[in-house]
Amino acid sequence: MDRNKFEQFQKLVDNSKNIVFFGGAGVSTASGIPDFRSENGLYGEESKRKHKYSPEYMLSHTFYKDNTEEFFEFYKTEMCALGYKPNDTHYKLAELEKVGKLKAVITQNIDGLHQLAGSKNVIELHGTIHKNTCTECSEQYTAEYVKNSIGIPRCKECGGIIKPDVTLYEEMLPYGVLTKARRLIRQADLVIVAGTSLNVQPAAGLLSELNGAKLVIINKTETPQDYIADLLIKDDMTEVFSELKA
Ligand code: CNA
Repeated sequence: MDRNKFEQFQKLVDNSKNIVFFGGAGVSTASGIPDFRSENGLYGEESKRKHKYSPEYMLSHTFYKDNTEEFFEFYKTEMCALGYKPNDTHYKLAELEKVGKLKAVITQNIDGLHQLAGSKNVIELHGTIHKNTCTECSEQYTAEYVKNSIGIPRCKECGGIIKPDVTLYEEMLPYGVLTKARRLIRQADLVIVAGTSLNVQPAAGLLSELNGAKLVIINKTETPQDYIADLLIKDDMTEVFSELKA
């Protein structure tokens, strides 16, 4: 890890009292959940892919509607990540919130690990695997129920399809989350972006809301918005967050 950059990061955290963290799938890779765009991620080289179609297509509303059984096969094996534990980054963010420095975690993740680590104010831009709703009668189900179902998960009450409250490509983000996320970023004095390729819209556009905040980007690989960062750390975030003092 670049010590000089780490010290700069620690200083920025020490001098801030309204921090907002904005993260993506890279936050959970250290917990064992693959991301999309790392070398071993689901979007890796086409020849190495396990599935017939591209992940973007398999996670689209069209695919859900037209190939429901295959959609659930993919969702249950690749997206519905159960049994994983938070890592140092999740825990340090929860600690920063507890001491009053961090106001919110905005995440593109759907795995619920921030809450498991103790974070309270978590804005889930793309929903969560932990909420599942019957499309006919709105009965609620757990992620375990969906994951353990055979074939298409069906409602015990009415037989309707149970759809995870996860935003698929072509679908709108859950009501209000984007407005909330934009406001948090506008009010922040330090925004930390980590573990996201900043490729998925409208989440990636959130940084246009920066309103005088310092911006730190911690990512192993380049992002299209690196050029606007005040501090760019191209390292493993687990090393950075495990050393950071809250
Ligand atoms: P992405 O496009 O896969 O990007 C992840 C980024 O994180 C890449 O640029 C990596 O280089 C970087 N990265 C991975 N591990 C580390 C690490 N330890 N330290 C530093 N950088 C690292 O993922 P995005 O979140 O940008 O894409 C948005 C999608 C991914 C959302 O719709 C999510 O729902 C979806 N997703 C979520 C999960 C999850 O909930 N854990 C898993 C896989 C995909």
